[in-house]
Amino acid sequence: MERTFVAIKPDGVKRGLIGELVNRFERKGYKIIGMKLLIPTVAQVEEHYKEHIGKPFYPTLLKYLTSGPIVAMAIEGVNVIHGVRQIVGATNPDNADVGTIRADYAQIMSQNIVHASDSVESGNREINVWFNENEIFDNWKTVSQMLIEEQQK
Ligand code: FUP
Repeated sequence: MERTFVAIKPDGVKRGLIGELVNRFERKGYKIIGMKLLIPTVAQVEEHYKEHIGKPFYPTLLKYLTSGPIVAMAIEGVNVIHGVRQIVGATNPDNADVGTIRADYAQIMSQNIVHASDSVESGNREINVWFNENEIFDNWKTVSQMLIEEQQK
């Protein structure tokens, strides 16, 4: 079981796509263990994207992410890092496969609608940037887990 950090960026929230985007992850069977709406602070964006500080696109990225509320999510599942990156698609919507979120909903890389962690280590690190320990709820069973346990009785 892995964990990933997913964010619906400000353009996704402003366009009224929260439900549509959350559905993409829920219908796969992934378990949402943390979720909140917040306006990122400069400090949070710096911590989250620290490898990008100093790059030419960083000022635009910072302005964009602090421009309005995002939906921050911690999601758990089998091989969830890879699975969610597949659902999300390539960073540049021009290169994203048809059917992925970025291909379906975004036109340009600087407003590519969602973020998803790129490794298990990033996932755990990023969840810690955006969530306190008491905001993560992992001690409950999804319907799939309950059905499997029922069958094993
Ligand atoms: P990803 O892991 O797919 O979110 O991509 P990166 O970590 O490489 O980039 C983070 C964000 O910076 C992207 F979502 C969009 C933005 N970005 C640019 O605007 N221009 C670039 O050349 C690279 C990234």
